[in-house]
Amino acid sequence: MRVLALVTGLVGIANAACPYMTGEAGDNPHIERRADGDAAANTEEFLSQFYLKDQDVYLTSDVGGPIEDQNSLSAGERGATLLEDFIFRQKIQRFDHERVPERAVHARGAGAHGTFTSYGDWSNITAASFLSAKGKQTPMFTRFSTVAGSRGSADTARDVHGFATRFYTDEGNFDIVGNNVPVFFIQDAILFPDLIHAVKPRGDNEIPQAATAHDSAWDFFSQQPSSLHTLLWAMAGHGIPRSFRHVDGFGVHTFRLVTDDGKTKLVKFHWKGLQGKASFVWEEAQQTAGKNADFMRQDLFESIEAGRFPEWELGVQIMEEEDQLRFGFDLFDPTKIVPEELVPVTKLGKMQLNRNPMNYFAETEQVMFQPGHIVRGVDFTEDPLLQGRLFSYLDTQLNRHGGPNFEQLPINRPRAPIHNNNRDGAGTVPTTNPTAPSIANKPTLGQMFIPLNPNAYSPNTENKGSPKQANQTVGKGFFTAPDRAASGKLQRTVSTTFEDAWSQPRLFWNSLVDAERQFIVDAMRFETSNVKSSVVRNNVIIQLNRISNDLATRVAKAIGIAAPKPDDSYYHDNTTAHIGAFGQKLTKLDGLKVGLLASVDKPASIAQGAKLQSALSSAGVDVVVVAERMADDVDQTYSASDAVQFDAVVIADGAEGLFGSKSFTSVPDKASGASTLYPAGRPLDILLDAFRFGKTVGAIGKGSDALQSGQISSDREGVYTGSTVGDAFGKDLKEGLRTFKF
Ligand code: HDD
Repeated sequence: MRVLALVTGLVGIANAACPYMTGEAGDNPHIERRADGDAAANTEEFLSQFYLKDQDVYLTSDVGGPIEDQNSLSAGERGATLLEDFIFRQKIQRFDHERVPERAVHARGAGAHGTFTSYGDWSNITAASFLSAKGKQTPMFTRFSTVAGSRGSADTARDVHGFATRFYTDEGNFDIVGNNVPVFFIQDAILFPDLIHAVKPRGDNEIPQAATAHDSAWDFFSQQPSSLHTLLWAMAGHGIPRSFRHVDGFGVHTFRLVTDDGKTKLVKFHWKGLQGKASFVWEEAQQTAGKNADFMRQDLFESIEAGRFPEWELGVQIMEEEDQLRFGFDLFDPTKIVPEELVPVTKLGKMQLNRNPMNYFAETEQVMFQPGHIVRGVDFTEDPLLQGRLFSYLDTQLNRHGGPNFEQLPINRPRAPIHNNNRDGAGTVPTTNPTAPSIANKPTLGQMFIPLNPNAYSPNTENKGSPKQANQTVGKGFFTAPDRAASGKLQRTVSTTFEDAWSQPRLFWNSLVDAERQFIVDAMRFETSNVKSSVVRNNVIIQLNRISNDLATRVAKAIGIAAPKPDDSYYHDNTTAHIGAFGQKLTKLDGLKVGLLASVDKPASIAQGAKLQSALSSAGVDVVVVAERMADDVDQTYSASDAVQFDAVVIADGAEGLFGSKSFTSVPDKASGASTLYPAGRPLDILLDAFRFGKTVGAIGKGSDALQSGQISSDREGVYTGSTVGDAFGKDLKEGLRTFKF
């Protein structure tokens, strides 16, 4: 066996009374800050300066003149259109330029505004001002995404998911540009184009979209063992989460926190969701992609609109500089986790997402996250992946925006004053002058980007030395930790401390419950069955066998490869907690949906909707009443309904006639409830798909006859029956939803 000797078998270190939290911190008088106040209100107030409301106004050209008619200007009624028509040219030209390059990766995503609240004064681990006092609030913007798909791809593609967060702190913007898995495929940023070219569609036909089930992806994975750990996370439940609300987030790299007196700690950032984790099953994710490609952005948007604000706690695993190689691997290797038994997560505060963007393009599309956006109190590490990212994001954003002034866009603009000699360039954005009399009552909003200092250089006397350099006593602050040092011979090599690629994927595999292991096997069988090259398929099995002979054998079986012999030199029995997407119950049911399958011909079955809703309302669960056609208290028709729209399905008492008496493979005839109002067999299909996708299934009264039609035993786990829609039935359903998958 290789390294990792220290990784397991250790007893968890208690995380009770936090040794790191200090008393209340005094504010630093030398730093010019935004005035404090309610952070949520502040972020809305800040952006609302830029809102454009087209209410009760007349149409104008781009330069403000009125437009009287929207036909193009032509010579004669039938005649050619005139070039002189600036209204036509302006409109078409603006349309022609509406798109900017989509993100090279993470093109598909959705975002929301929020607020971070610090749990304490953390000044003894970091000088970061947003962590300086208990209850201190900081506005945020967070964007979730998939990685490989293009902007129009489906939300439910199997993929690592982006989890990018921005804190608009009173000392500038701080971004944690992370993912929903704690590790990454490669260790050196120079391989990023290779990784992305391998997972993106083929060069010749641009197929397949938003999928890794193809030769080049698995060719790369099997040739680049560093990718195996992240690959396993992506093939587990984390790859197809139920929604953006049901993932955790990770900063992935080890970062440094720096105190005002220059002391450093090494940290891993974690976002722990307070909703709990939940995943789709693969067939369900695929069906959802076809039925509703916007499933996740819709879920996030609607939850926030309904006031069900998702929340995550920001935590850090805190380590010492001396710990860099202490655990049997290198803390600067982004393919490794630090098991929480070794270093527990200290919770620093909470993010709540509580406001939807007003305009997708202006906010979600134009937000430009960078790992290089750090604030005083946070510093980088030597992690070569992180180092490379510090170049790539700025570079790609210059390309997306066409120039360096994207930081002046409202969604990117820091809420702290900016003073420097960087200036000019395309698209400089002049906005409100905070000292102008008309907005003197809003001195914290906006920045002045019409620079009035004619002497844009430093050092100067002409502008009385301003903007002045900060130092430890005036303007204060370490960005680069004072004790950081670098030396060594120039070389192009992978560090020997980065060599072990198999121990941690095995640790991950060992730590999962059986259902999630089967989930990975199914995922890999699907993906590798789509790989045409036998060389690639063989290479995949060789690599998987270094993780687990069981995994390799189960995958090999499905793709016609002989079971490999175990290679004990790679194996260990260590385990760790907190890493699976399965096996824990949901902590909140907010925004989950129960479909009540009812019938308009039996009004009593429709009336059960309101009763079921009242049994589930306290848990934030919504009931959707489905019937043959729209009517009072019917939310949607069978023809527009599918199991993938619901987290649980309940058959109403009285609706059983719609389900026929045959198995779902046959088309119900008239006598068995066929209707011309929806595709034949749809009610039964919804029930059977829900059951097949492991969802909670219920039946009220005679509704349970429908279970028999589908040959679903009421004794099965996750199947609940009740004679009425009373509280007991509601309680069962909630318990089923908490378990989420059966
Ligand atoms: Fe990256 C976007 C996360 C490695 C280059 N990355 C991007 C986004 C997320 C991540 C969440 C989308 C941000 C948003 O919502 O706008 N990337 C990661 C993580 C990585 C990582 C967690 C490893 C720990 N990325 C990585 C490397 C490189 C890039 C090694 C290049 C050397 N990433 C980019 C990019 C993107 C990007 C091409 C596309 C759009 C953008 O930056 O602004 O520059």
